[in-house]
Amino acid sequence: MESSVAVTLIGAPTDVGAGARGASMGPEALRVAGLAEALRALGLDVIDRGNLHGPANPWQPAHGGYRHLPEVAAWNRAVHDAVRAELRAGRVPILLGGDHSLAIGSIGAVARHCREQGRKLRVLWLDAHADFNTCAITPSGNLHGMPVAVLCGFGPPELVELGGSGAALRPTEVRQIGIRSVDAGEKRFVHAQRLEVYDMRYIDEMGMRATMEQALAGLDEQTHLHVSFDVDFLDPEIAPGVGTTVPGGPTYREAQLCMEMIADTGRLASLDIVELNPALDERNRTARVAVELVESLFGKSTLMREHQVRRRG
Ligand code: Z70
Ligand code: MN
Ligand code: MN
Ligand code: MN
Repeated sequence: MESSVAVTLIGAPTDVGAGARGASMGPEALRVAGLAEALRALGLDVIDRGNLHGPANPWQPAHGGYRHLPEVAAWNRAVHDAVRAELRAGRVPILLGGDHSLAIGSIGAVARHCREQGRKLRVLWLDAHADFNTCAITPSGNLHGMPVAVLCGFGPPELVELGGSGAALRPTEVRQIGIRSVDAGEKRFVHAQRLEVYDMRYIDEMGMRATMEQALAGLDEQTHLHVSFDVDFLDPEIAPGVGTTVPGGPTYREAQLCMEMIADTGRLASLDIVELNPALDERNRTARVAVELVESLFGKSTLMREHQVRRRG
């Protein structure tokens, strides 16, 4: 008998990297929305390790271009070690954020694991934002606007070197999907580093199916696929409970197709669910939408494969 997929939920209840308070309540909102139960219903082996601990949010202005850098570093060290332990145990870590700066620790651990195992890495960054700012170009100093840059080696040493020496990622390992809010300096830097971006213009013109075929092209059995799911990826009509709503995001059906096509690859090996802000939500509906999408990401589909109409070439 095939052994079931083993996943581990890791809560990181903090908003130290964000510009609004409230993402610290994200892990509990996802639990209340039934994340563990939904994944168990799909036949997965689910462990919830509860929440990590870290410093409180001091709510201070930026210093030297960064807001709360020591606190962000402390939380990310905890996330890095927890994610690394699950990967070593052969489990799929699911980071429950928390703000998106936590992807520095999460993907830092994933990248290190892949280098050690000689595996390829593909990161899908589902987000309204490129999160590619540096201290020189950030309009806010908020570190949740910088994780992709940090992971590519552009940032303070206490974050860049968190998972070992050198940059965790090469820009060629990343695909950004759903992008529709990029700052002026950030845009130039995204171009300079040749990030592969499937923005909303691309999705509108090509459709979600062609977009995902492109973003997932070239995966093989050696590829570790990491999905970093910023809930503000979704259109605010279906996901109002985020710190920064940006209009014009994927609809419910587009987002479902995106998740289903990722599931079809069979390569998903780690996941972040970040930026859910229950303080701004309506009766936990954004958390429930996130759970429904994550069910699809782990292979729930309407009908069994053999009952679906065969896809046309
Ligand atoms: C802006 C900045 C941001 C949310 C990322 C916004 C960043 N580019 N906001 N995720 N919710 O301040 O860097
Ligand atoms: Mn592994
Ligand atoms: Mn983000
Ligand atoms: Mn975002």
